[in-house]
Amino acid sequence: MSATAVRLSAEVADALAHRKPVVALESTIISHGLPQPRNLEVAAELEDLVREAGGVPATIAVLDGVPYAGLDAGQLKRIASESGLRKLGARDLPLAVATGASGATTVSATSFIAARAGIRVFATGGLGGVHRGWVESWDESADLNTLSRTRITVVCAGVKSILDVPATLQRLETLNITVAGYRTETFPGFYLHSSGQPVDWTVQEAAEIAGAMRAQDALGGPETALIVANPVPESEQLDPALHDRVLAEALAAADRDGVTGQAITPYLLDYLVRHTDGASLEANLAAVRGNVRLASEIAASWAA
Ligand code: PSU
Ligand code: MN
Repeated sequence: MSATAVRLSAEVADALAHRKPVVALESTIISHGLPQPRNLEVAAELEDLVREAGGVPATIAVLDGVPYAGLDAGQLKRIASESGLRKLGARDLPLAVATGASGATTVSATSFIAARAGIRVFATGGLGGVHRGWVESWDESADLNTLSRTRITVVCAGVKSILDVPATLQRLETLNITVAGYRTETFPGFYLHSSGQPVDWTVQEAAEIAGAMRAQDALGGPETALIVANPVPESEQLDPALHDRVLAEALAAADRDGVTGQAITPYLLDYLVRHTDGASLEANLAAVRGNVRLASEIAASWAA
């Protein structure tokens, strides 16, 4: 896919041409990660957060076979409410484009399209990673492989806590994906402030991250990503005891219902929302908002 194969909104095209800060946002979190109708409000709110920080939001999705960076209100509404919308990883893009399909993009597909469009900074909730039970299922999110070969900075609250976090951190190391904790010495736990796992590097300011991005380019070598792991504030995290109890139930229910593959992540996230009275949703949203704010700061520092 050449840069021109991605359709940029006028606002995003202008921002990129004039080196203004741009933040890519993914659409799977909207279509498959959050309940309706709250998901549409959130999609708009996240775009507003980027604008308030002086940046331009570029929500990424594929509509009728066209990869877009920057959606209008009608397109955002389609992502939030169209039934049968697909969940697209990077590997799905050729078929989606060729068949004129519509779908929301995961971290892998969003990173791929953003990098092709020349967008360097991307905010999401939690990355995909190595699933629990990976020894049998071999289920590791394509997010990791894509980030090992894509020059993008992804701001996230770690990887989703439904995953095997130590195994995912090991894979990030093996894949040479750079990981920096933002004002934290431990890797965040998505709904939780901390996963309890240490991070090797801690940065304190957005400008330091922009500095690391410049160093990536100056050093050259494989086009790897930079993950900025930004924890949800302790005051807004999901109660850890509730998290552990409901997650154990969710994993057992997924096993019982035989849920596998692409369906497992949305299934578990939805189970947590329904069985925590929405508390997991609030923690998820707090994490995403924090990530969008930090990504906006990094994009501003990068563009300066
Ligand atoms: N972060 C969230 N909610 C989500 C996701 C991330 O807060 O729904 C999505 C992302 O799009 C991520 C995907 O790429 O879940 C991972 O899915 P899988 O495990 O099937 O690769
Ligand atoms: Mn998977």
